[in-house]
Amino acid sequence: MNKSEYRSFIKNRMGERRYIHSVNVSKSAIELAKRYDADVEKAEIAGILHDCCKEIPKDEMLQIIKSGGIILDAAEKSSSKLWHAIAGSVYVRDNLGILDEDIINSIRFHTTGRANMSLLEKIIFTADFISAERDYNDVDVMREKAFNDLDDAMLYGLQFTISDLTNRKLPIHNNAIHCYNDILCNLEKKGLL
Ligand code: DGI
Ligand code: FE
Ligand code: FE
Repeated sequence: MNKSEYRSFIKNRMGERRYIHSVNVSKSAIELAKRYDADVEKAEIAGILHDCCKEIPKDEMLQIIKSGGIILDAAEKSSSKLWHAIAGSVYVRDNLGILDEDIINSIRFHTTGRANMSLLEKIIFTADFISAERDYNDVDVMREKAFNDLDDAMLYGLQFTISDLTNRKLPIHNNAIHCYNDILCNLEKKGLL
């Protein structure tokens, strides 16, 4: 498939709002890739595909995850919001012929993050927070950070997600905690804390 085929495929798999979000994440990912000298083409593809399994039934998500040979840990089992990212990574590999590990991992870890993320993984995680239709209170702060320092933007996003989860008494996945600690470490090394 080429990029416009990915787009029309995605359009048919989700509602209008989610499709607009996917296109916008793709556009933000392109901008970030240019800013940080990453592979623009991979950023565009990972962006458009990142939520490809967001609007399918939960039992299908679980079935795709299983078919990909992935065993969910306890935290993942209890947090269905995490399933679309894991299922998406299997789906693009096994159904859309995406072979690139970095694209696959960017999709798999776009919701929780993880320690030692690649540049592309950070770009997709961050693009998801700054896409054009996002309108939460501090989105302008987040956008500025995103183009200034990716780790700083990631920290801001993680603080937002983690405090929201604790306020709602929801579990925080280990990957999110490891991501948070890793990003703090990077920022400290850069003298940005
Ligand atoms: O798919 P999107 O809506 O564009 O965004 P997303 O993939 O970042 O999903 C956000 C949802 O995932 C939001 O409801 C919070 C949830 N989430 C993110 N990190 C964690 C989490 N849920 C749990 N339980 N644990 C996490 O670490
Ligand atoms: Fe998502
Ligand atoms: Fe998203």
